Amino acid sequence: MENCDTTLWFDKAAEKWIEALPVGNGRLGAMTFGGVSTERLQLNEGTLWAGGPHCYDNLKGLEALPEIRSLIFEGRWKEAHALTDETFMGVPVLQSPYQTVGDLFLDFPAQESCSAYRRELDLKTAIASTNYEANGVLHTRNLFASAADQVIVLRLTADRPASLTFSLKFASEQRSRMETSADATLRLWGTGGDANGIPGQVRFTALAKVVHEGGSIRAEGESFRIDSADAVTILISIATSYLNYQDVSGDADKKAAHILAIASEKSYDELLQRHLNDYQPLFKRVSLRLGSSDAASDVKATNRSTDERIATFHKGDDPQLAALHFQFGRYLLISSSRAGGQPATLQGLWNDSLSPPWGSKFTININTEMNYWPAAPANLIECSEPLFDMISELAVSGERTARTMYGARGWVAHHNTDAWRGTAPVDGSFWGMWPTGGAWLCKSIQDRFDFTLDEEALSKRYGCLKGAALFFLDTLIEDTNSGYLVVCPSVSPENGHHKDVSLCAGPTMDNQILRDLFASVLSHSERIGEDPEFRAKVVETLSRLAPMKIGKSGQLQEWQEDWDTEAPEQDHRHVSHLYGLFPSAQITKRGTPELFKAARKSLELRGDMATGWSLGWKINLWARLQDGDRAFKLLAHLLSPERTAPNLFDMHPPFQIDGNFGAVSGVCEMLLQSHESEIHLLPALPSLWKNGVVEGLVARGGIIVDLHWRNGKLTNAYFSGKTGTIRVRLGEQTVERELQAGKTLVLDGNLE
Ligand code: FUC
Repeated sequence: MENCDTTLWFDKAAEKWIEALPVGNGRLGAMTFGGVSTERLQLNEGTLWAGGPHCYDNLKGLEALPEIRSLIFEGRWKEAHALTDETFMGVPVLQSPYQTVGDLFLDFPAQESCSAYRRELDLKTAIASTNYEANGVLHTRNLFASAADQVIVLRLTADRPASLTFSLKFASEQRSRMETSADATLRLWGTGGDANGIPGQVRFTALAKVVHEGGSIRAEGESFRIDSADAVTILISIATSYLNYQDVSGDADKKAAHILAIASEKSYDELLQRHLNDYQPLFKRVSLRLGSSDAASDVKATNRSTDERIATFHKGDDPQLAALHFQFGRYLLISSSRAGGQPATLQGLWNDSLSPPWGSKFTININTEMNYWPAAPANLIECSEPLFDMISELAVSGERTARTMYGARGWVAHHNTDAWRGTAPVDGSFWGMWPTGGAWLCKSIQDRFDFTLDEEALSKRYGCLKGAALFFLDTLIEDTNSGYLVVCPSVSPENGHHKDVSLCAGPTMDNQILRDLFASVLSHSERIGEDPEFRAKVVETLSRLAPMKIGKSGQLQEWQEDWDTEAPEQDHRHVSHLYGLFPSAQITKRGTPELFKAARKSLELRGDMATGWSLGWKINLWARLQDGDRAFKLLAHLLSPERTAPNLFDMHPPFQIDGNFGAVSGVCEMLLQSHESEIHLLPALPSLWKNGVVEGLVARGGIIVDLHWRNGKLTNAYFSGKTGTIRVRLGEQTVERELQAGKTLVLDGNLE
């Protein structure tokens, strides 16, 4: 970790939300603004969603399905869209948003002078701090969100006694009330918003308890006034009545109070230590140092505030900012996604609105999957536990959708879901009529197995894989034009092949996703002795899926028909058909050279500039194409003020966290790949990253890899993991070596 750049810092307070700094424990999140006269903590709890338990299935769908299919096969697109919109969209047509709790404000008396201001987020400790000198007194505020104690902790200190005077109050736009209680605790309680006709049913309670050392505290209406304290610790506990997607009957008050009571028994130092004991083992698993050829300029770069560095990253002389951004992404995953909680939403955990962009939901036609791409390679696999739990729940709610809307077995989820695990198509047929979202999520189950070889974890989720496969065994139909089995109705996510038309049969992405899904089911069903008839059906179906095709421009076709070059949006942000290149490995340089070339052509045709997450995906794609400089170019587009906020949040725009996570995965792919039964070292190293060290990346097979390089050349590689043979690649050279559990294998730059 030494010499690694792991601190975001600023010389002024945040004015805008995207300048504030996030802390989170997977369930509770806060954004700290660090103002001198006002500190604002914007607060979130991962289960505070609008609406309530709801099934979105449209019962008109099943009857209309044959006609929708016929209209698509006949090319009567507009009619197909109209009928799908009329009969096949969720009820209501929009899912519910994730919402903010509100804010905690600390108001300080006006300061005559303020100097030495510094606000920072230390990724090594997950502590956000604000430091300044006012009227000759040095003030420090430290904020962290503890997963160990389930509270947010704010500690205020000063270097002179009796210097802390401020008032404290909650504010919220939710239907809510506030009060102060005798035990120095502020209380805010209320109910989440209504959504599209569904009444808000999640009750929430936020408590802020003041523990002051010296001075005094008194209630003033709905706020507290703290006078002349030496130090103050504020413990924030928030809970909701959400128990699971079907049940919101929990006691938010009781839960919040219980958590607070337990945390209150611990001293600040104890809370801090327990937080560090929880966080650091996860964060410290991976370190990354990226250097240019000029060590002096590397040092100079880190002396500049984070926002200034973003503005100049494109110049290429600050590779360490990419390392900071990488570690910030890992920090965000640890902070927004922990076992027992909700998966990271479109904004992770951090959302200051009641109606955030796209509801800050789980968009599963790319965004949620992207959030979890880095989990395994960046050594944070346990952070994906909430995703697996969500898949298991979707397998239940989606079973009803499969039955009632398609008359099929198994389960289905379309392009979006929410806290209520909606699985029917939503938003409108152009975007929503995509039944392959659940199947794509299932890839993460296979990925975890590939990276960890954890058979128990896989067995627990095998039912999800099987159910997803069953749905397609029942619903794939023969394309009357080609004879292949295709998904219909479907879309190639969000991309129209003709003006205002996205509905189609058998888009390339669906075939790719199903190939992965069926392959997973086959490999594991054999191991657990699954019924041979089911297996035979999967084998037969797999052989009847449409192959990938190369179109007239030499591109990989996005659809069965060669519509790519006439599609209205040539630079469309979704690059769905390139799923086969990444995250899947159906297209590889040595395995499928023609398709590999075609995928490159498709990517060229789409262009290099895109929205945040799209850039995130393309970094991974260029890394798979083994073009490090091009991957860097896209990373530089992403790490620019247009696509990265001052606080390093990715900007779609607006803020959307998937780009952060996509970039982490992209950097992993640039440094290490492991998808072709070999461990490929530095497959896409940009020429600007002359010197570097990465430690703790994970390759498939559960192998931990450290790499050191100088002047763009590998100097040493270290491998540890289970006993077995590994195949290592560096450029065109490969070697096979025996790895022994508990021992580290070292190879030099000649793989010797
Ligand atoms: C999909 C994308 C948008 C956005 C939204 C949340 O609809 O096409 O760009 O990321 O998800």
